[in-house]
Amino acid sequence: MEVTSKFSSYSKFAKVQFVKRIRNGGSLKEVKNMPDKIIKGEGLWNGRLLKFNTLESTNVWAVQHIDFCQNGDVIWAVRQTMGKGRLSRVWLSPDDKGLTLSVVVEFKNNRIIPAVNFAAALAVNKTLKMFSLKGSLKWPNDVLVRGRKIAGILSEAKPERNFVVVGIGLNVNMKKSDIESANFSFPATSMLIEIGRPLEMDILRKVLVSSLEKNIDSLFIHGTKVVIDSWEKYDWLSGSLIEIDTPAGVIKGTYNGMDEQGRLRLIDKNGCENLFWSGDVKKVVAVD
Ligand code: BT5
Repeated sequence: MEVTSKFSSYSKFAKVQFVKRIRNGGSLKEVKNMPDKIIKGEGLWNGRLLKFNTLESTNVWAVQHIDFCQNGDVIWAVRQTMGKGRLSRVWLSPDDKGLTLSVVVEFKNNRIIPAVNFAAALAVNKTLKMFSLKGSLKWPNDVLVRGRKIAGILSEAKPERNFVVVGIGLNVNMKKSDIESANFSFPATSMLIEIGRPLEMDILRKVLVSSLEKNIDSLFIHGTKVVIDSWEKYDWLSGSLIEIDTPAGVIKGTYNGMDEQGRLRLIDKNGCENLFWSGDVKKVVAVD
């Protein structure tokens, strides 16, 4: 493992890119917004860990600096100040109590993009299991413990560049008071709350990265079906009556798992199957 510090660690190619950016009117601030440390061998497939002490959003940084990124890079912010969720929502990780990272994955076939999200959710689930926690998965991008959200995933693809940035936010050392004051729309929890002791972020990150590597390898080798089949074993919505909130309105019906592309299947009151690429889902209690 080689630990290198800011600037001196950049490749000749990256340095040339910085100079070009400045000459083309790029700001010094933009150039300065570079990792505090680059650690080789701690990314996926022996790739790089790009460590930031503070960063607004690991996903935003990765997407904006995709030219600088390599397949398997892990972008890790010890403190993330403006984390984002889907639809420009906010992902909160107060102080440095959450694990917030993004992984850059290169692909050849666009069809795997939705399944990368599920492979990442399974990796989080496996990580929780290593710490004796029983997780479940909620379509499309949540990981829950005891029905409470402990992690969220946000994948952003750059199909024209054959890269997908997979962002993971995991609540690690957040206290009950942190969760309560955040007033989330869906109940939430953290590993500290569930296990009863704080966890070492470095260890947790390494376990998660190793698990991500295995699952993404499995996706590339075996294809989306194997990942979706594994995901369905932990499906929190299984057999539930649900409501899905979509841009077209709220639709109610019976949850029927996912199709082979990762779309949610909902059987409506007429017995027809409806498929959804995205949406917010909640369980509803049947009222007769
Ligand atoms: C997600 O969106 O759950 C995806 C979150 C992805 C965050 C990671 S952190 C690393 C990387 N860099 C980024 O900038 N993002 C990724 P969504 O399903 O839209 O859920 C967002 C909603 O979850 C918010 O509107 C809140 O209600 C709730 N929420 C926010 N922070 C939370 C937290 N720490 N724990 C539980 N719920 C939270």
